[in-house]
Amino acid sequence: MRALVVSIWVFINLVFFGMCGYMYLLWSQYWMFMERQTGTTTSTYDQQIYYYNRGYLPNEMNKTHNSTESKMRIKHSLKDNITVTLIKNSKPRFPNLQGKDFELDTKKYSCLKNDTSGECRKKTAEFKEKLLKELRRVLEDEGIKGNFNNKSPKQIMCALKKIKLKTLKRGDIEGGPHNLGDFLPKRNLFETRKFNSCAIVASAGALKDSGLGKTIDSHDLVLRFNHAPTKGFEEDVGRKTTIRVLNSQVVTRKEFKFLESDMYKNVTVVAWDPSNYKSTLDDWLEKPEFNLFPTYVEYKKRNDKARFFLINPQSLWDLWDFLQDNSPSRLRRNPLSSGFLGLGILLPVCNFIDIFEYVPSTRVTKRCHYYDPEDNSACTFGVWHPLAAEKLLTYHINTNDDQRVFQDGYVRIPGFKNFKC
Ligand code: NCC
Repeated sequence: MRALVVSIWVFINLVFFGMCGYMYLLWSQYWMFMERQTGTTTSTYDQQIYYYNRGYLPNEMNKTHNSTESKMRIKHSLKDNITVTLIKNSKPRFPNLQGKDFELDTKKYSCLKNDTSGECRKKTAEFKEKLLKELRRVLEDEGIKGNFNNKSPKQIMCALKKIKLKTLKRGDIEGGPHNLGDFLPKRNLFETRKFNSCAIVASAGALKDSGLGKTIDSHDLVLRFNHAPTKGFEEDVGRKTTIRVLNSQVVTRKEFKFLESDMYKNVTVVAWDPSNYKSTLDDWLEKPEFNLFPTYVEYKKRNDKARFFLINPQSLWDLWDFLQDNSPSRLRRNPLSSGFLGLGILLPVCNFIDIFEYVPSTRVTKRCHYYDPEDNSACTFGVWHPLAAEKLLTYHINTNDDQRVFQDGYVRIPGFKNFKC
């Protein structure tokens, strides 16, 4: 009898604790799912969400910045309406048991003059393995879905070729805020022009001391981002600028002096502002993330010949859908980085595109930008934008050999015209 009671007691306990465990499992999965859904659609530039902090941000910054100048810059970049929200538990509730964080002092992998070609190949291969592992780790924190490496670069390029990154033109908008429609260009960006060699200069810290300026300037077209300067950095990033791709913060926020600065004159300007994933063009015109329309109109009023284009926000999401379809993980619905947009803009018009320090070379450090001493590895590996997915895919479709990519610092992507799909 006693044995029976004990057995029943043990059985009830087992059922009870089993149920609790199961409930916990369901509950944690549910919150992981909700976090992904809500984190993506409601986050804005004003509430930058640093998902892959892994100690990179902001603790890392505080640790690494001693000079008053850089301390002030950090404060400045986080002041006003920019609130950094650290989602410490945004990785899966069950910890990722992978190895150590990526080692960011990677100098030991740089080939030296005295290295034999065998030694250099070995260093390059070791670095490549580490870098790709880190990019994949960042992605895997989102949960694996498949493996895009099953698709050949040609299959990926053919899928990408179907995406048309459109700019807004006259006739797309009737009136609109500040009569925007009347100021839009009559044609799409580069509707009739083609280029042989194009360069995209990612603003990465790894460009510092790269000596890549001449190589960059040797291209027929050079695309740069946001307020990344050339003046004072010519040796490393060149002096030529054909296009600037700007996010809407740079167009609207006073500190960037968009209407006054020479940086945005005599170049083609392509600005983008993210809509919500499912928004219509009208929704976006009514509620842009940053209200860039008055500045757009003012810029065109001052110079009606200026080549200033706005990316159709819906085609930003078409490109995002492409990345999602060709990424091994489920991505948060945050817009692509300007870097990947730059590639989307140039693929239809260039014979080939060299992208500098986008897929990081052995020069990579914690430094975010070549023009700013701020340390923030998240700029390189993933912050808000799906950078890790972008970079893994870009490496996969690149045609340069590993030495060029990881020692010299640039990938080469053939333009659409090279693919008969
Ligand atoms: O930093 P940002 O990016 O201007 O960089 C332009 C593009 O270069 C590539 N990049 C940059 C740094 C790095 N270490 N590695 C890289 O590969 C990326 O492809 C990046 O897109 C942007 O994409 O527009 C972004 O803009 C900044 C910022 O708004 C502007 O620099 C103006 O200050 C964003 N940072 C913040 O808003 C704090 C950044 O998230 C994205």
